[in-house]
Amino acid sequence: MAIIPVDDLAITRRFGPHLSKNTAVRLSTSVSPEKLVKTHCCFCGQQCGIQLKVKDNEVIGFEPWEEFPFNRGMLCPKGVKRYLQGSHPDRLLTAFRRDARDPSGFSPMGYDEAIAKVGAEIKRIQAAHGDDAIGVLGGASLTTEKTYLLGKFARLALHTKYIDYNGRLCMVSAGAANKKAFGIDRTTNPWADMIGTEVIWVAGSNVAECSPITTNYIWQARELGCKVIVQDPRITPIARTCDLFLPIKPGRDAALFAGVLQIMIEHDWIDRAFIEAHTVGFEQVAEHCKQWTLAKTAEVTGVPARSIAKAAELWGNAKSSFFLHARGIEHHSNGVQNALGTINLVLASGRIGKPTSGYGTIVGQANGQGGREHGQKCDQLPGWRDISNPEHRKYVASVWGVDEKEIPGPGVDAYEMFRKIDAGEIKGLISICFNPKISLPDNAFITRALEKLEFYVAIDFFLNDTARHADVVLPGSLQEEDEGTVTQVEGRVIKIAKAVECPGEARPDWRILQDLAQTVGRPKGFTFESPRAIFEELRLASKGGVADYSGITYEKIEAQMGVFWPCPSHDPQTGAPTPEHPGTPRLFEAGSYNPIAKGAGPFYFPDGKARFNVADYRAPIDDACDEFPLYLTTGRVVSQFLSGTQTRRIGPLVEQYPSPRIELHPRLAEKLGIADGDWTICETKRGAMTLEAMVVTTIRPDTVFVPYHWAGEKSANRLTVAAQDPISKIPQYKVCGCRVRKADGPPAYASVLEAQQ
Ligand SMILES: Nc1nc2c(c(=O)[nH]1)N[C@H]1C(S)=C(S)[C@@H](COP(=O)(O)OP(=O)(O)OC[C@H]3O[C@@H](n4cnc5c(=O)[nH]c(N)nc54)[C@H](O)[C@@H]3O)O[C@H]1N2
Ligand SMILES: Nc1nc2c(c(=O)[nH]1)N[C@H]1C(S)=C(S)[C@@H](COP(=O)(O)OP(=O)(O)OC[C@H]3O[C@@H](n4cnc5c(=O)[nH]c(N)nc54)[C@H](O)[C@@H]3O)O[C@H]1N2
Ligand code: SF4
Ligand SMILES: [Mo]
Repeated sequence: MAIIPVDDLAITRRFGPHLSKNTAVRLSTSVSPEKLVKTHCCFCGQQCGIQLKVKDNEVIGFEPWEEFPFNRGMLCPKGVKRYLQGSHPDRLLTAFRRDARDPSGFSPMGYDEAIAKVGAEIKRIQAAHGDDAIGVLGGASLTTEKTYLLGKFARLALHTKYIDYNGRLCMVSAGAANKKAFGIDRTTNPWADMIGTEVIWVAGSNVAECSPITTNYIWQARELGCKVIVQDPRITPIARTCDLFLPIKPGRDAALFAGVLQIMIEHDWIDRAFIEAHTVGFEQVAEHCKQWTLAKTAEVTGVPARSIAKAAELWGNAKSSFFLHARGIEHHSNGVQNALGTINLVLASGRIGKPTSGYGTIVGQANGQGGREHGQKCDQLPGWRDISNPEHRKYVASVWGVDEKEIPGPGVDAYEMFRKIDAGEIKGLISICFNPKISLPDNAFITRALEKLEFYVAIDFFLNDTARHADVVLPGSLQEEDEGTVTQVEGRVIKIAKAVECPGEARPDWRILQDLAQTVGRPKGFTFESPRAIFEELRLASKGGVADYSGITYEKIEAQMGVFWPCPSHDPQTGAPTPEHPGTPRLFEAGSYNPIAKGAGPFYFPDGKARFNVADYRAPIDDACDEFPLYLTTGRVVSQFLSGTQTRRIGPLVEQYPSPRIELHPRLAEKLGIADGDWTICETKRGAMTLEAMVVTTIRPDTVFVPYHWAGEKSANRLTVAAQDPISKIPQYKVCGCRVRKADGPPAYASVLEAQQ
């Protein structure tokens, strides 16, 4: 099989308009399918229901799944085109080894030989340098079964403490804030609860492009009179229809939230009875907010004073409300504080866990929720247990049938793992479902670190840009080639159905992990026969934890079209079995399952009370300065997904937005002598890249925006800063200082682009 050349510049081979004749016929709408499989989209955390059309062990198209309650048949452009990836010519059908003699840099090898080679290298490295010399990187596009197995595999089969996952780049600021404030990390309400609410505040989320189906809920609420507030440096599509736009300067969100809360306190637009009965810590927060006068807040945030006052008035006086945020406020070295600032506004209003009032951080990846609950995080055991807590360790060890001492302690975050690779502490790496070479900040450093590894094995269905540094690549499974569960944005556990078998020598990911456990001589605990069997053990391992899945079964998921966790199998007080427990769509309601408070109150702390936290504003690291006077912020476009490994291979999606562009305001463009379409250089302390200018009135004049879905010369992470939040360790993707000028000529990749037109 041909491998795409080691060429970061080219858009990878497209599929769609450039189909071979045979493939085009196969995938044409006139071919009738053998079966329709009800499942979910493989891309974002909305997890829309979809039906895949299958013929001859191939996904040949899709039909809407009208009954699935979340999206009712609606899909965004990525969901509509996802079926084109399965038959892509780049699909890995065998294992590969690095081979300098082959022009592609790789040559195929037998699956068994590849597994044996990986096993031998792991054993060699661990014998020479200790168990922790091997690191494991996972991903939140994997099913929950796989993430559970991966955590167990790292701890028991490899005995390494070094495991972390790509959700570290995504959900961890929100997760840390939720845990600090509520004791549980999940959106509080089903999205249908938005319909009928009075105010929705969206902070740092490009809802229409990144969580398209959520737009529909917001618009339904608007039809009924809901006021929408949007806080973003860009007038995103959702902002174009909002009632109040807060054009925040990147990295200043905590200041804005403190300023708004100060006005609410001054006007007594807060729910004192709720604060008194259900929270602790309000006084310290109120004291802290005093410094955030309206004038100071406006000056620091760049938001006009009258808009800040209006936001406080709308939010302060509403009877029902939703607060939604995403990576715009979380991708910061102050990300946890920003998220805590939103929670303070919610708690002060007393509007949470009610039929039309809630709070939610919008989940990013397909299993961004389930993938952060069951043990692939560096400090975590299944059921959201803490790997440093002796009782939690003991319980999980009992489920795994091992001595508690066999479970290693906490490791470090994904970026820190690369620093350890660079320092020579970690010498071998296993990655599955992660593409750090594109997705981590300051990626020149990541590339250097990858080259230092003694041995690297990647498990993927495409040869992603990081995997090009691998010694061995193992052919894993596409989402539709395996069954399992994922947990979508609302906290609803849903079922991914298997539509086709893995082609060629590719294997379901969980089988590969078990084959590796076998080959390193530790097969005990890795002899599952199916994802269902893994799920049964996960249910037990999560039992009694905050993320309790023990009452969820595949049958219940199918019968109810999803089960909201927590869903216990036993009553925490009486111990009586609760097989009929329907799950918990709305958190914090009276009488709902709560194994921590046990009736003391709605929140997940022993006293049942939520915590206010002082949410301190700190200026971004590597902020705009004299030399780099503009704010660079990065993010997404609707037609591409994450590192683009999947969506840059789908022709119609590539055509919608072929290459990254830099958004800049006309006033800035004029000052710099740049016209729409000009080649433009954007430069930071890390490096420079050349991009086509996109002059738009929808961005702050002091800010530029670049989407990050491309590799090599087109990777925005050449520019970003590797600063991290001290608590969550999320990278500060959303702001750094930069300068922009007109380029003398087109970049090298322009000729490739032209050739492909
Ligand atoms: N089309 C598409 N959809 C996706 C994805 C994708 O790659 N493509 N990825 C999925 C994943 S994993 C994720 S995490 C989500 C991400 O979903 P979002 O967080 O909605 O997307 P982003 O583009 O990362 O950033 C959101 C917004 O933050 C704004 N922003 C930048 N800096 C700041 C700031 O300092 N403060 C505030 N308030 N706003 C700021 C940006 O202008 C942008 O509009 O999308 C998911 N859905
Ligand atoms: N500058 C900048 N950088 C960012 C962001 C930003 O806003 N700005 N956003 C960050 C965010 S929020 C995120 S979530 C990360 C994403 O970071 P990445 O880890 O780069 O995400 P993906 O592109 O999904 O890469 C995952 C790989 O997993 C593979 N894969 C997908 N599903 C499966 C599966 O089921 N099995 C196996 N074996 N492989 C699978 C894909 O082919 C792909 O190669 O990027 C982060 N990077
Ligand atoms: S990418 Fe997200 S919004 Fe689009 S169809 Fe898939 S799950 Fe739905
Ligand atoms: Mo994400």
